[in-house]
Amino acid sequence: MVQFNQAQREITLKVVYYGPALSGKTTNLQMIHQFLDPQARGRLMSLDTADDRTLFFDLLPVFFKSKSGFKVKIKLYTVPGQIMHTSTRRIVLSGADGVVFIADSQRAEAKANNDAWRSMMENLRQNGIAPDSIPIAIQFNKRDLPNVRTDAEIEEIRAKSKEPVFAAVAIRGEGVLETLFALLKLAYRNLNAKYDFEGKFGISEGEFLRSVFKRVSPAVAAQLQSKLGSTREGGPAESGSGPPASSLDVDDPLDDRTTPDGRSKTGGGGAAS
Ligand SMILES: Nc1nc2c(ncn2[C@@H]2O[C@H](COP(=O)(O)OP(=O)(O)O)[C@@H](O)[C@H]2O)c(=O)[nH]1
Ligand SMILES: [Mg+2]
Repeated sequence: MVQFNQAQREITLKVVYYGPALSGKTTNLQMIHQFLDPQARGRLMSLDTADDRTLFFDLLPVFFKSKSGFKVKIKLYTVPGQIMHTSTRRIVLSGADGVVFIADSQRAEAKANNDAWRSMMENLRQNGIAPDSIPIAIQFNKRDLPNVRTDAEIEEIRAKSKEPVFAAVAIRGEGVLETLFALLKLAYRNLNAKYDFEGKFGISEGEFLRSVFKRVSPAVAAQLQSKLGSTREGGPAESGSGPPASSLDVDDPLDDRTTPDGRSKTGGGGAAS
């Protein structure tokens, strides 16, 4: 559930990365953490067992300040994948404003994907969230491995799915931001329809998305821009042939704190406090 704190002018959104064990949920968050400018992110908190499996959840806060002076925090969570943690998954999922479902592309994992998807639907319902009322983006990860579903099969799933579907190699960072971007776009639209984000808080879809994505490193931003193409209000980038890093640098309330390459001048607090 999105939280509004009018007194502190703060808005907090919750996004949950769900999926079977070892599909790459933690890796997605690690990559997002790496890609983002330190000024736009908090510490990635993970609580793992010795075998590197998520015990409760990972948490990565992402934040920015809107032109209208609101502090927007997006909290990215993962769930633990193993069967025994089902009640933990339900608790982490509660109050989510959007879900990224990380599927494992390996053929051998098809059943694990389906089981996780069904458990997610069930957990949403048990949390009082109608599954078709919450934005969901799907990522087929581990495209680099042998014995995975073919691109044609992914395409077929994409054609049938009402959720956006992305292919990814999370360990190389490929497809990670595209997936997050699609989810945030859906989440914004959903929340705007419910709470009139734009009218009440003066945050447009374009500002919302750009505020996050202009904070990725210039090289990554350039790649993203060429993949996502141009979108006027919806994209992380404006159209055109200008230099990628600077074309992402529009309308930023924190611009006076950054140099054109997105690096921090002052290195301190700001929207991060
Ligand atoms: N080959 C390959 N391995 C990956 C990929 N993404 C994650 N992994 C590996 O899969 C394992 C499980 O990843 P993790 O992010 O911990 O999965 P989680 O249980 O969903 O959080 C780790 O060893 C990762 O390095 C990928 O795209 N390709
Ligand atoms: Mg994990």
